Amino acid sequence: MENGQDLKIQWYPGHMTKTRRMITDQLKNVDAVCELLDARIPVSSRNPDVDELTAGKPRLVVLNRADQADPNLTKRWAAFFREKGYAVLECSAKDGSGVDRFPAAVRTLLADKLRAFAEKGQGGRTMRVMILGIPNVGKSTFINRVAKRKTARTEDRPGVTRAKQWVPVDQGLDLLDTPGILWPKFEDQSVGLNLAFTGAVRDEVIDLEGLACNLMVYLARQYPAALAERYKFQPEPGDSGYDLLRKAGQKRGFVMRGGEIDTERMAKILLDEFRGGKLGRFTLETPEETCHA
Ligand SMILES: Nc1nc2c(ncn2[C@@H]2O[C@H](COP(=O)(O)OP(=O)(O)O)[C@@H](O)[C@H]2O)c(=O)[nH]1
Ligand SMILES: [Mg+2]
Repeated sequence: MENGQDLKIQWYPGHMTKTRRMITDQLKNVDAVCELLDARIPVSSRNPDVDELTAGKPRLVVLNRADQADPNLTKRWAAFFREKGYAVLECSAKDGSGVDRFPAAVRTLLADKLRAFAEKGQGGRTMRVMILGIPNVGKSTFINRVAKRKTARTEDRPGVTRAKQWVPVDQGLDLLDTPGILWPKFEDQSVGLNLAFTGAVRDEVIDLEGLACNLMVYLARQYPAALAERYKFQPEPGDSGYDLLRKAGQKRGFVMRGGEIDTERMAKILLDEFRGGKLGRFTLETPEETCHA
């Protein structure tokens, strides 16, 4: 999105060094790396450095939050990543749909390795997988679902320190207990906006009204019908984001003393409703516009 106000969206680069070290240290202990992406923003929620960091490890891309994304685009993104040589799983960790296919997807990905072990008479060897992803993408929820348990960490009992690092999924598959937290890559404004629209960036660090104006402009251009249906107004060609916010606020009856529209309130409502799926399911990025993913 090239339009709109210039929003300053910050991230916390402090975690970078720690994460890099964790990933590098643990890489030798895992057979595959599984990267969780937000299916609504597969490019913006991805850190391209992972390719270099995880050098040579078999990779599984999980398109999580499929329940919130446009189903057709999720299919196209899945095809896109498969084409690039990744194993792909579409799922919603929150309700669990698609998660059942994870063990089979890992075994397919590691078929050559498993066969080689079997030929050496080591058929029962457990495969280990590291989970990576940006904050809030659903890593803990995913690990818990896959491992069918309620909390992200195993209990801290003496004598099981070694085993504690690994979460058993089934007889032949373990996950690394601590997921690797990646930092998104704010290459351009649109990445920051996408992360902020979907709620991946903490709202306290953003100008919410400015963000909502940008979202309004995007929706008016891409999904005017969804806007009209939810907020009962027709976007006009020349409307600024702020105009759109005001129109929606007026329809909602957010009028302050003196007749001014409470755009701040409308901004919060728009973002909440967008993130809560009240306007529909959206994917903000397409494989076509993304040759560099
Ligand atoms: N709608 C939806 N919400 C999800 C999904 N996966 C995780 N969440 C929610 O997103 C929030 C962050 O999830 P969490 O697992 O803590 O993310 P983490 O920071 O990557 O570990 C929680 O409120 C989850 O319930 C999903 O597939 N769909
Ligand atoms: Mg977590």
